[in-house]
Amino acid sequence: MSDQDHLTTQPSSPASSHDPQCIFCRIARGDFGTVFLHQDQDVVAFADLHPQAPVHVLVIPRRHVASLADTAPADNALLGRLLAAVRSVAAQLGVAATGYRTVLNTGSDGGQSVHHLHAHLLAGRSLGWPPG
Ligand code: DGP
Repeated sequence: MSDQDHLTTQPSSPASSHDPQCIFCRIARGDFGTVFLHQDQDVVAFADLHPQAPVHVLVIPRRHVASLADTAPADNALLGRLLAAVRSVAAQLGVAATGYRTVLNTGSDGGQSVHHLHAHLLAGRSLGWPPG
């Protein structure tokens, strides 16, 4: 088996992966009693602590994955579930028709500050482009 074969068959982290130093791992575990706008077997969604728009929700995998760049092909289904949860939360919050932005900041140039994969769902105002 080549290195590439390994990547195609193994997810980036085991389903039970949890980093006790990671704030988002702890939120996903319910350590702080965070209100989840969506939760299923794989992902949870909750309000961003520093909202940048009237609607600002974070959708994260329950298991620890540091960033999009750290995912493997075997994580593609998880990435699909992450986006499906964004779609579901947008509909639930009534912004699907008016529109929203989904952002995955990745790495230092991408502006990622929390190193646990997360999608931002931003809505409720007209969002400028290009981003800063
Ligand atoms: P990013 O820059 O893409 O890594 O975004 C991280 C986001 O996470 C940022 O918008 C603020 C938010 N955030 C950081 N710590 C917490 C927290 O403890 N609770 C919540 N709800 N959001 C947090």
